[in-house]
Amino acid sequence: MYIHFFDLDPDEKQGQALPLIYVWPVPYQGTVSFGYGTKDGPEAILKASYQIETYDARLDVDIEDLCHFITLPFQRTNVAGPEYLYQDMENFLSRFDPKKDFFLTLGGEHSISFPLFKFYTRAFQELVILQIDAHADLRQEYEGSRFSHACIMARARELGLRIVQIGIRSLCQFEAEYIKKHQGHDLLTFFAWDLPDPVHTARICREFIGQNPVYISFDVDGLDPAIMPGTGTPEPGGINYNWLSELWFNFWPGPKLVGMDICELAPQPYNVVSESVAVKCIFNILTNYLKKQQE
Ligand SMILES: [Mn+2]
Repeated sequence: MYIHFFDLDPDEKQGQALPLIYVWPVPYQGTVSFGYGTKDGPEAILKASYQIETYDARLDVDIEDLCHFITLPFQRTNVAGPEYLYQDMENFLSRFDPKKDFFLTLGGEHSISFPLFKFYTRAFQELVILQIDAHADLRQEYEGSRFSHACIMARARELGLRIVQIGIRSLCQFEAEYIKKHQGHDLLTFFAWDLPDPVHTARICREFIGQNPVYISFDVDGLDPAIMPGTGTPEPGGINYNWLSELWFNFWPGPKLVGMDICELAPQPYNVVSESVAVKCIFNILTNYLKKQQE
């Protein structure tokens, strides 16, 4: 069993005043519509993290000098439906403080984000969700569920949250019209087919977000399936790795990051590309944020 993220034992860091990150595995797979396997995502990410270098050569910093990680017990998942899972997740989260506790939640399918949105909204009314995704996830309901992975951002909107979406390329007509109506006001959607360069994109995002804090909700299918084949609903034409790394490099110093999740990883047999890419994406976000917010 692989427990310590990046193979970093938190006990070795005791006494050092480093930011703490709770790694919370939530292997939920209840409403997936096509490919299966997201329940194995958290374990694959933890395992792949043991193989990833903890030194960030571009930033000249080791992640172990920026933060320490505590991996929480795997969330038991209730297959009766997302509403039941949400109740369990909210009960668990009630012991934590949204003002200071940073959760890195490992999905599971994308529906697991909703309790985290609610958790952080309690402390930060003006929270902005930064969503990496191929899908807009703005449907009112999907296959009979309002809490399907395909509706998660519609639920975020009901909490009054503003959203930045990056990499979107698969949506229904309702969602297209919704985006047109809200674009630039309380929603900022970057479609995959006309992404500006990452420096420019980072600037537009920061202007939209202003002084407000951010929560990153990262559906791995936002990435191109060439580098992320292990996901339930792969969509060609996605974000490439260097573009995204450059985005984070230019995004900070900038908004406060309160927490993040990474979802929809469905590991493939005999191919560790997907989970390795997922770990590197998490790594880039954390090193850029933690290093540059300190400077
Ligand atoms: Mn998606």
